[in-house]
Amino acid sequence: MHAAQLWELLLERLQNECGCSRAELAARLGSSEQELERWIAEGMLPVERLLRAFPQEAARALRDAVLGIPKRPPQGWRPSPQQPDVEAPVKEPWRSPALSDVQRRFLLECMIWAREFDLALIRLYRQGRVFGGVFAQIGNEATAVGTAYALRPTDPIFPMHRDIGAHFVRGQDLKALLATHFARQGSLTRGTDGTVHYADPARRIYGNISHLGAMLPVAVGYALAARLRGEDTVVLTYIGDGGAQTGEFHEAVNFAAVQRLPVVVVIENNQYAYSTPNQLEYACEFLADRALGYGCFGEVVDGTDVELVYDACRRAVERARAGEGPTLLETITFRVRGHAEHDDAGYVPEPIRRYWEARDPLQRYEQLLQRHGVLTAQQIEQLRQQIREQLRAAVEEVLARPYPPPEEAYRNVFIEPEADSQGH
Ligand SMILES: Cc1ncc(C[n+]2csc(CCOP(=O)(O)OP(=O)(O)O)c2C)c(N)n1
Repeated sequence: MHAAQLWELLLERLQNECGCSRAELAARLGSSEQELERWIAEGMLPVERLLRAFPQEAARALRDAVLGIPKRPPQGWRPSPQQPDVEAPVKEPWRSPALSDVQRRFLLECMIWAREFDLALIRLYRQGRVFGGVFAQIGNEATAVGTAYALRPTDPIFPMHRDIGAHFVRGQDLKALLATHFARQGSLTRGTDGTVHYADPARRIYGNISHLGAMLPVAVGYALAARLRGEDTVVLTYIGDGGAQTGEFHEAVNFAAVQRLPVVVVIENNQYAYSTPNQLEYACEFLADRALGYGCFGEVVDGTDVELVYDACRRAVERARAGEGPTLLETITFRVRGHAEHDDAGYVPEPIRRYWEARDPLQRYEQLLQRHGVLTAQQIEQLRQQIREQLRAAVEEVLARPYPPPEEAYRNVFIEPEADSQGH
C-alpha cells in the first residue's frame, strides 16, 4: 500500500476509534500540526511514535494495511450482544459514488420484492399452501441485493436460504419461485423440494446446498474450474455466522486463499444461528478477522446499508478479478423472524430486537432516497402496491396449476445405465 493511502487509513481509523482530531493527533505524536501535515504530504510515517501513542489502534491499522484490509467499522459500533445501546443514534446510510439514481431505484425495487415475497410466503405458510419451511430473510435485503448487484450478470452466485434478494437482482422468474414453494408445475426443483434449495443455471444461480458449509467448497471449485478454463469469472457465495463455524468453511476459504481464487465469501452475520447467539458461536471479535489467518482480504460492513454493502462487495469483486484472491466480507445484520416460520424466536432479548428495528434496511434506504430527492414517499408506496398486485396475481395463477406428475419423483434419482452391446 502506498504511504499516502496508509496515512488516509490511519487518519480515518484513529479518528473513528479514538475520536482524535488532527490537532490532537499531532499533540499525541509530539509534533506540531504543521509537521504532521508535512509527514502526510511527503508520505513519511513515524511508525514508532504512532505505536507509542496508539499502541492497539495503530498496530491494528498498520497490520490491516499491510494485509490489504481497507476498512473496519469504528470500535464500539457493533452492539454488544448482551446489552445493545437501544438509544444509540442510527447512522446516516452511505451513498456510493458509483451509483446513478436509476440504479438506486433498481436496488430499492429488488429490496421491496424480497420483503414482499417473504410477507406473502409467511401468510401462505399459515394457510397451509407452502410445502416445506419458510426461511424469511427480512432484515437481510440490503446484504443480498447490494452484494449480488456488484457482480456482472455472467458471474455465478451461490445464494443461501436468506438471499432471495439476490434472485431478484438476477431477474428471477417470480412464478418459478412460487411454483417451487407450492411444489407446482414449473417449480425450479420439479416439485421435489419445497424449501430454498434451488438452482437456476440459466441465470448462473447455483446452490443452495442444505448442509451448512457444504456449498463453499463447491463455489470455490467453480472458481478453480473457471480459472482452468481461462474464464474471466468472479464467484460470489454466502454463508451464515453459524455456517462459518463448520470445517468445510475453513477448508474452502483456506484453499481459495492458497490458490488466490476469484471468490467473494459473504458472511451474513445475523446474530443467531437458529437459537444460538454469536457469543456462543465463536470467540473472535469479527468473523472477517479470520482473513488475517487465511492470508486473504477481509472487511466488515453494516449489512443493513445497501450502498455500503455494494461498495464493499464491488471492491472485493475488483480485487478478485485483478487476481488478488478471495475476500471474507462480513455483513452485520439481524434475522428479524425466527429461523423459519415454525420458530417464534422467543429467545431473542427484547433490547436486541428494538436495536435492530431502528435499523430496518428497507426503511433506512427509503428514507435516504426521499431525502435526496430520488423518489417521493408516494412513488415508493406506488411501487410497493404494484409489486403486491403482481405477487397476488402470480400466487393466484400458480396455485391453480397442477402438481407435477408422480413420475417426476423418480427423475434424476438414479443414473440409468446405458445398455451394452448385448442389450444388458
Ligand atoms: C450440517 C447441518 N447441520 C444442521 C443443519 C440445520 N440448519 C440449517 S440452517 C441452521 C442454522 C444456520 O445458522 P446460520 O449459518 O447462522 O444462518 P442463518 O439461518 O442465521 O441465516 C441449521 C442448524 C443443516 N442444514 N446442516
